[in-house]
Amino acid sequence: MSILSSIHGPDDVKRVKKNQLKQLAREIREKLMAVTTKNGGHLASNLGVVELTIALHRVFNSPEDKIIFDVSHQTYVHKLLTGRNDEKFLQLRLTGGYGGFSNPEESKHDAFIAGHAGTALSVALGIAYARDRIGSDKNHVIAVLGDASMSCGMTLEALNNLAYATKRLIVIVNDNEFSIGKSVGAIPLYLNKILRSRLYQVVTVAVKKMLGSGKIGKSIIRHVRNLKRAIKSIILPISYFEYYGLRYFGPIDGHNIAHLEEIFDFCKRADVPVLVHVKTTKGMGFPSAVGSPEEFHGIDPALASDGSNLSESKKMISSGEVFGAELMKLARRDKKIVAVVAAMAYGTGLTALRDNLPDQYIDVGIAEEHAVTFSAALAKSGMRPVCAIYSTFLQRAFDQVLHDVCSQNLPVIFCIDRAGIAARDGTTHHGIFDLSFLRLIPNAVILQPKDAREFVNMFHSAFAWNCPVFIRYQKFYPPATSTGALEFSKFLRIGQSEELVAGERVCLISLGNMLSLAEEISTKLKAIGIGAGIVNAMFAKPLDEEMLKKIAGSYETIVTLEDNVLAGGFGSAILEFFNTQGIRAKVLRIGWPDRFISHGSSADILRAESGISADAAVAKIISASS
Ligand SMILES: Cc1ncc(C[n+]2csc(CCOP(=O)(O)OP(=O)(O)O)c2C)c(N)n1
Repeated sequence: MSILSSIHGPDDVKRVKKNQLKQLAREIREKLMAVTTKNGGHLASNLGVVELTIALHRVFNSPEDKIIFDVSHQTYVHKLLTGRNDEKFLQLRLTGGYGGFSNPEESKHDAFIAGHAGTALSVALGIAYARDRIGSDKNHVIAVLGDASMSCGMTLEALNNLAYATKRLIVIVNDNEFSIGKSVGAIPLYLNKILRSRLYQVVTVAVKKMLGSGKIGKSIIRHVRNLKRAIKSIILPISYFEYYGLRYFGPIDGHNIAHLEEIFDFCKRADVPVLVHVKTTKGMGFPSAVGSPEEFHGIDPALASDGSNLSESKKMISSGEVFGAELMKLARRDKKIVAVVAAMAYGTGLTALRDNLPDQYIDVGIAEEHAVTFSAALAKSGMRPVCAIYSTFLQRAFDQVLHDVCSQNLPVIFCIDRAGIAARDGTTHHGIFDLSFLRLIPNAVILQPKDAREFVNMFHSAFAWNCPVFIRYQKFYPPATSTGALEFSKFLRIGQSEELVAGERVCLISLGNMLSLAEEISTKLKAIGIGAGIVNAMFAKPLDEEMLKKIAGSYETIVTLEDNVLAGGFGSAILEFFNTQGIRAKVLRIGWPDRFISHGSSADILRAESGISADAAVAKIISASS
């Protein structure tokens, strides 16, 4: 019988014999490979934390002890060890299966929700503070952060607050030297310096020897203490973390369970906040992932939700690739153009630009707030920044967009990838709020292309508009309907729309990717004798007011379609416009409802669950006209 299958919770992890731990780690890795290659997911990060997670559950007592994983994309191992090694794990990220991130609704071992980076330390501090006031002071709070998350603004804010908030907290920095790509900035560099130090190499060898001789125990702790002292005195005159009231221990080999257990056991007895610097290898156990951690950070599923081969999606056009290629073309012509990205070069399609035009590429790390204000200052100083951020992560930088960019009407072009539903990544990653939170900001110009060609025209035109521009788009564009290179072909006027089909009675106004749904609805309406009109809105702000007046005058029912929450979104904008103009029009809005949407196997499944389908729309239209 496999060891993993005998584990139904942390108590079972504690019962595993020491000489069986390697086997357990191997079985976990096999499971991770099997599930992520089928369903997609965060492979490399999880492969890297197998031993670390086993050690955590052997030493600490979850759920009384709270283990908070930053981002929580690396919690697959934690899920397997906390009673979730079952059918639902095989369905990880799919409809009916466990989610890919931590979620208290899923298990009592998930102490808090996560998906965005940099929250773990604030969460851990809050839990520790409450424990110290109203809880059991026996419980431990452990925050597990990646090296890249150490440089998030929120992490730094929490660090600054740490000494005042609690006396007892264990911060584990899982240092694999990678964010999605290579970690950037001064803090990862600082951690890196420690790892690269000669002293660390010497001590690591000594510790390994000791472990080999079976002499584990107090000697290791002594070594760590000596190492700490030596690091402080030789490499870094004063440890950075001690400024914040954190005792530094490390670096520790994150793949040596016995060693990790000893250190964690020691930390349990400390009555001060401690930081344990753990060195792991991203992708451990799978050579391809170790060799290319950026590519294997998050992998795409092999099969579509219906089991068909995903080669179908290969015909789709990657929006990142189109954006990256266009930006490169433009940047080669104009040295003032610079790409600003927050740790997402791969996902946003900027790796080629990073490699070919390094002087026009800035990765600020997982620091969206900084990326936006930094871009504002670049624009104010005469440069042409293009800020590439996923919709869900732009939520972080709302005030920076409002206060620093839009209040000064600065020409920053935001390319907002993964707008719309994110399907398998779930609640924390859906990009369905940006229209609502951007639309209320004066000066913002917001648009969404229906396809790759339209994106190219929008992107090129944006450089001439001289104001803040927000182009949102989903991960893939529909397959090209015409052949030939994607070239800038048409300069766009701010606020224009295009009437694609003239019709009668019902007008479907779609924004961006919702055009395909509009076409489906139109086909179904045609079958019952209604020849609906279709308008591609292009802009969510400003609206094409002339077009809207014309539509209101010539159709009985107007249907708006958006890949955004209905609250405050595109349809609401149209309602507001009619209201201020005193135009009476029957408007039906199709978009995401006022609740958080979970993960699901595909966008279509999630849409259907929320009534965003052609059938539901037709039923709504018919009932509104009767
Ligand atoms: C605010 C925010 N921006 C970007 C991301 C996308 N993201 C997910 S994991 C990750 C890298 C995390 O690196 P690290 O913390 O070092 O963990 P590792 O995966 O290397 O273990 C990034 C940038 C995110 N989750 N949250």
